[in-house]
Amino acid sequence: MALTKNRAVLDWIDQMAAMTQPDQIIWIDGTEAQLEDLRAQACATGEIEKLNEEKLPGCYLHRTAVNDVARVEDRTFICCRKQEDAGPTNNWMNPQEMYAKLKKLYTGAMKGRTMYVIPYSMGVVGSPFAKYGIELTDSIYVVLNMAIMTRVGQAVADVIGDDFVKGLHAKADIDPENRYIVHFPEDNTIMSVNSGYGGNVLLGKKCFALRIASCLGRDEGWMAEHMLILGVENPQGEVRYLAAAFPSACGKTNLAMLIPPEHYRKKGWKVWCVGDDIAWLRVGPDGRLWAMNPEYGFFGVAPGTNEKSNPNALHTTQKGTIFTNVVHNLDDNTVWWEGLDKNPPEHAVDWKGNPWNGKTSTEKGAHPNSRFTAPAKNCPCISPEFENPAGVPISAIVFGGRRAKTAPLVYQSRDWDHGVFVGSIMASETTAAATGAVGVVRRDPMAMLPFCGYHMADYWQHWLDMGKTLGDKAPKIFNVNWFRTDDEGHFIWPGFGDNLRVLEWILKRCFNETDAVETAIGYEPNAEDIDLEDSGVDLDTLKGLLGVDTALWKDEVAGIHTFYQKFGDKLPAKLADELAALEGRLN
Ligand code: GTP
Ligand code: SPV
Ligand code: MN
Repeated sequence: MALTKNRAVLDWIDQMAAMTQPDQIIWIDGTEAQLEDLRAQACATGEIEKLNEEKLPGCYLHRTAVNDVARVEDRTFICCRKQEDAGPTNNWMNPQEMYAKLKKLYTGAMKGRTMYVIPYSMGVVGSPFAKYGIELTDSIYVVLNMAIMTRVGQAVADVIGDDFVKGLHAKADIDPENRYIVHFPEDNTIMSVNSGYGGNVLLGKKCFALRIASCLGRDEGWMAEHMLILGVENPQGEVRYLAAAFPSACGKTNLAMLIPPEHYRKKGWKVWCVGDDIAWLRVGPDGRLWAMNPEYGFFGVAPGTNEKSNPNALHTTQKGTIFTNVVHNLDDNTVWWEGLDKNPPEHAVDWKGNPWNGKTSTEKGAHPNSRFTAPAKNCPCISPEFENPAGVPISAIVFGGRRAKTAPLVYQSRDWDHGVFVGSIMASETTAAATGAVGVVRRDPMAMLPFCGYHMADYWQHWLDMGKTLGDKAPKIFNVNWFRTDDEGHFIWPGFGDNLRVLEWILKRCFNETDAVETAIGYEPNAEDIDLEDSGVDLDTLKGLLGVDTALWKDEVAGIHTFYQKFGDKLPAKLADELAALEGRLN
């Protein structure tokens, strides 16, 4: 039974069903009974496996196809009428041509299968800033993930209007040669075919909440960003919020859930997680920038998550969680991944589905991009403001990436416009979150390179315009790098919980509570102003981490010139000026 009488919704579903030809159509009402029934069905076919109910209640394991384990940036398209609107950093095809191409792939793709209709909300259902979508999919795995990652069901169907975002997903043959993740921003439409992996198929996430929403934000005067949102409570009980953009697999989930070092905890510091991946930001009635997390769960990187690095994330995954492409421990029907502990199981199945012995195997058991899908409400440090539709007021915006050299531990931009420049020149080593080479430094402006739904230079202009609107109420903008390495390639900064030491300085800067020194690239802390107690890092090491190597930065400037050239005369003059000013300061 359809959950709505909305003609626009029903007509579109009819069209999609006529094309894909499913045997039946089932609406997802969001009830536990229906989800439980789907879990049982998926267990019966082997699509998912139920894990140890005592140790991991309500948890399941899923393995994707071996060729389908990450986002596929080379097969991700922005199809707007004018190629110029997609810009030089997106793949583009004429919408009519793309619709025709996709039609062939979708025709009959759901024969013998069921089409599930998922009404979902990004944001608190019924709140002024929530936006709604419908995802049609032939995958129970997608339904179960969407029910964790977003608010789904009848409550959404009740409020959905004509302006919903349309999403069609068909697994088809999981054929990598015919895999397409396509966005039609002018039609609020997303079409995904031949994949069953996370970011390619959970259409509320990167496809809607970033690529489509970035276009909506440009048109409506707000921002959709690849950012975590975090509240830091100081010993006075005051909570200050920041939003941070790091590229995929560069530490957002970990920072969002960090546990303060012991000596901070003793003094009363606490950290509250509002979001770990996506932020929608608007100017509030008070003129400040407010951020809300449109998601309802975490789709986090499993490897490296352990009791020491991120106990909050680990605890979040102990119930009601779906694990994808991790190791299946057959001894006690639980899961394992590299970096969980030093005790890999001997009787196990690896992410490819092959027998695996962790004591003797030389191959990794879990895929480096293996993930957990866990309800946000499981998180021990979930913010009391998590469901506040207004979101939280942002004091600092933090950019960051993986740089073995060049970028210092932390610096502050000179002002908003310079901060936009700092975001625009972000560079980071690629990770396993997308297919392709890993560890190659590439420019990833605002961590949005794979997620901006329009011309990157117009996006930068939008940032500059937002700064004008915010005026002196704009958040301060910073850049961090937890990933500087020594000559042996080891990380110098301890990272994880110890990152709070840097956040403390950042937030104090926002409230004029600490000094800084001016460098060619921006403001840096006096090394003495970073609390190093019990960190294992000495003052000289910290000074090294804060060092700005002029020669490396001159190379950097050359690289930025080359990068900026891609954008031609669309590049905002302000950013060209900032680059010239940086060059001047370095000389
Ligand atoms: P996406 O979900 O892909 O957007 O990733 P993310 O930005 O949320 O990254 P996440 O927090 O999952 O971290 C990815 C990897 O970086 C994990 O293997 C972490 O262990 C590692 N990592 C996170 N924070 C730090 C840190 O402060 N220092 C070091 N050395 N590694 C870190
Ligand atoms: C990322 O790659 O930034 C992720 C995982 O958060 S995915 O949902 O695949 O995009
Ligand atoms: Mn992400």
